Amino acid sequence: MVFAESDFADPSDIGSVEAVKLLIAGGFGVGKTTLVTTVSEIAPLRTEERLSALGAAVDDLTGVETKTTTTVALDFGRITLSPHLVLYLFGTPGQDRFWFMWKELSIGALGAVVIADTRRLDDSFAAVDYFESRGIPFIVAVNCFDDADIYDEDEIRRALDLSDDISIRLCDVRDRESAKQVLILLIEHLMTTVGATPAPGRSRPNTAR
Ligand SMILES: Nc1nc2c(ncn2[C@@H]2O[C@H](COP(=O)(O)OP(=O)(O)OP(=O)(O)O)[C@@H](O)[C@H]2O)c(=O)[nH]1
Ligand SMILES: [Mg+2]
Repeated sequence: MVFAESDFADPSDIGSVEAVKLLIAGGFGVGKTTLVTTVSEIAPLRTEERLSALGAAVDDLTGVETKTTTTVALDFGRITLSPHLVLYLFGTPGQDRFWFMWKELSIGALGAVVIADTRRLDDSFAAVDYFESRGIPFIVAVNCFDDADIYDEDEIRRALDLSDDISIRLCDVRDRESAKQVLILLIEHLMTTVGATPAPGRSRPNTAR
């Protein structure tokens, strides 16, 4: 499989590169692994395991019936957004039984994208609560599945009970440009809420455990 190439020079050649850790989170099957895979300029690390008959009782496949695997630990990818800004993306597992991973994955993360599927918005509440309660800045990316009803940002804000300062973007995580715009929105959100992108070596405002 061919992965997206960096739009910029090799970050290892550049002295003043800022590395930022971001989380890609959300409920089961919303498209976290797909987003990391779509934008990553390196072969992404994935920890997919097959969904088994035993899990059928707890894994609600409504809307994602074609899904055959699930993330059991994390996804990892990298994208160079500018010659001075490299994002390290950590996708979380989506199923409740792997929630213990979120605590570890959150350490050192500057911010998060909560991906939501409007057919199953309930599944996004836990992720929104998680970041709100820990003070980790986040935005919401609505992954527009082909058969999902279209809602505008205000409707989604009300449905998820999001405050006005939380940015929302409709996207298709299978499309690199669309997924990249989500990450740019998160960086812009961090620049207004945290103040600026971090200098090298200080990307640890969040040590929540
Ligand atoms: N139609 C459509 N299918 C999508 C889209 N995004 C992802 N899919 C499919 O939906 C399923 C979910 O994708 P994943 O990326 O594995 O979701 P995930 O959030 O990582 O799932 P877990 O790790 O199991 O929680 C896969 O079968 C994808 O091929 C989309 O935008 N539209
Ligand atoms: Mg996944």
